Amino acid sequence: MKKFKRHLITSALPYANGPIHIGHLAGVYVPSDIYTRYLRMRGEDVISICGSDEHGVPITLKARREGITPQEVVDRYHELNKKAFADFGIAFDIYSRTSNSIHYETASEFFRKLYDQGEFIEKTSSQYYDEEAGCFLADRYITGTCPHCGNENAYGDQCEKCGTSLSPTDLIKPRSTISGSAPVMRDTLHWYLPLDRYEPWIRKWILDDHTEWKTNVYGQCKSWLDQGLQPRAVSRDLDWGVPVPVEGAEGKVLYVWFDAPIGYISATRELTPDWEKYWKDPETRMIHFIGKDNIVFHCIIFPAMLKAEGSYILPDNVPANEFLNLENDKISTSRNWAVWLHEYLLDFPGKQDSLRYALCASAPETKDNDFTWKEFQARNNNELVAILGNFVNRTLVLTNNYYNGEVPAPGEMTDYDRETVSSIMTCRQNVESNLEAFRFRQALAEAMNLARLGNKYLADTEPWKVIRTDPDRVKTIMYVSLQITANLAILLEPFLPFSMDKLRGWLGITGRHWNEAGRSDLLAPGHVVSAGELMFSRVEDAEIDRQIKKLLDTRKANEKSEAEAAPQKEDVTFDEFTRMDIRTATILEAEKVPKTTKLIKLKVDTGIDVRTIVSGIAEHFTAEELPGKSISVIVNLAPRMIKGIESKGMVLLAEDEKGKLVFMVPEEKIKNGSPIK
Ligand code: B3M
Ligand code: ZN
Repeated sequence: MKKFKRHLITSALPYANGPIHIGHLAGVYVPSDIYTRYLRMRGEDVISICGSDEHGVPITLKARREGITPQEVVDRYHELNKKAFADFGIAFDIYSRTSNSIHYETASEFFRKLYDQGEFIEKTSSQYYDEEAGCFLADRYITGTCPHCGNENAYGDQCEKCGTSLSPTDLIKPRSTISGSAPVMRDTLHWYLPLDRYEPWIRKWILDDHTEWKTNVYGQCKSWLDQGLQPRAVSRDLDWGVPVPVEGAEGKVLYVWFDAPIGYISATRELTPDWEKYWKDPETRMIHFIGKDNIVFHCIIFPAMLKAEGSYILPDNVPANEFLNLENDKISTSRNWAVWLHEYLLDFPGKQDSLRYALCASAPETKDNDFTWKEFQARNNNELVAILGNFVNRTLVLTNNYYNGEVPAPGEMTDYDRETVSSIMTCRQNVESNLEAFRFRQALAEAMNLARLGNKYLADTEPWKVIRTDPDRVKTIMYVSLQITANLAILLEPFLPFSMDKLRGWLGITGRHWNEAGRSDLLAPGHVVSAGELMFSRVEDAEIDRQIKKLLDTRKANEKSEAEAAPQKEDVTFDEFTRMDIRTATILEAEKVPKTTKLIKLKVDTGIDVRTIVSGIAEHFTAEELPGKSISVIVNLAPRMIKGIESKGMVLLAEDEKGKLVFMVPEEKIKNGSPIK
């Protein structure tokens, strides 16, 4: 692989509208930090860039809900997250923010260069406008009834109940979330990045030149490319964000996903006057650490922007992780279903490495994974305490008991000693090859195998017994054990920086270069080591029970708020009701709609005709179980095209407090087409 002069590591900029949780850490920041620390230990020129992503509609919505300004929202979470990362040992070189002036300057210049080059398509389109509030409405500022499942609080970009992606004009009876009034359509001008124009080189750059990318990343890019890239709007009608730097663009800002990745550049400018060395010299290797929901922005859209601008390098790898769930449920900020980093640090003081270890050891590197408090406890007690801490403690205590802490000179080595010593280098090679391949779980497991090897070596050689009969033999045993301990201090440093800092202190060694790992002479005879302390303490059942209770209380609170029946909708007149034509019907055939998670295409006998209806029920029913089922259908709902399928009508379902959907049918089976009044 090409040898680069320097490394530019970016980590996804977390939105400053909420705290950091374990999903963020497992997906992005722990792997990014491990890799950065590893490169630093190799003596590489590396900078690690991160910061708060402070624009975007979720932030303005939160500000509106709390009656504060967006700046006050981002100020709160920028400081909270910056401190939490630092306390957790995530060693960014800078943690900047996109509401600062250097970012506004950088993003504006970037946009303006593309604009002056004529890169953008300028297009006027009709969008919803709130006459009462006097502003255009971004997708999330429009709510209405999902034409698909009837959810009355669907958003302009997506119905969160049936998952259908929507555009604002799909919504039935749209309302502005700002004034509550019905919005009107108005023309508005926006600028579009012509991704379709860049498709040929993006296709080659990824599918031919980067076959080494992780399967989940490569696969997602391929499916985006196979669907064909479309021009993408890079501006919005909002008052919070980087103003579009073009005359006559008042009230328009850069789309958050246009400006946010440029935040990596502005943060680098803020960090070092040499920023162009990192962003424009092909001798720099740029790596983006992100979660899977950011793949298209970092592998397709941002590279297209960089390429179009012309003077920047492109990412060499984007090792995105999948998602982490919590106790078998999706982590959710809105449902408070999360382990918040700042709360963890309060509940488990000094146990940063226990969480780093657990999140790395069960990281969602190739598929979604689950965090449970029981597993966290097991990882800490059965691996960190019982394997790593135990080996280090026995080695240091025995060395102090037998030699007052002095490293003894080894005698003649046995075959077993030599085999053990050569395993140290093998272990380093295994850790290294997995780190280079962004396989951090496996790299950690390989490093822990060295501690397992050490425990086995002590158990097999039993110095505490042999000391009585052959003290010279014990000198060799303890010498080998101490070399293993010193190697652990190097190999585990990227993963467990707090603990390895302590271990280096006990061993009396300063920061070690990575390339010293694998050697069996790191501690010379006569060097003095301390007896150290217990490196890790156990996590007790009571601590875990408290955390699980906290989550169960959260779930109960959520269920309670969801169980309260939703407030009645606004009245409809009798005439409005009688215009709806609801009939009994039967499902004849069912098949999942490809490339969707929620949609099923139904062939329905309505008694009037046999028709197709697309329904967002795939998460509640399998296609196989549906044929023959009786249902009720609104047959005179205007036909809609959904994923290229004409859907004529809507299936009526009731949703229980847990979100499960059940069909609404008369209690007795009656002829299809019977009207429901
Ligand atoms: N703010 C994080 C997210 O999608 C998003 C990343 C920006 S990186 C330039 O959760
Ligand atoms: Zn819906």
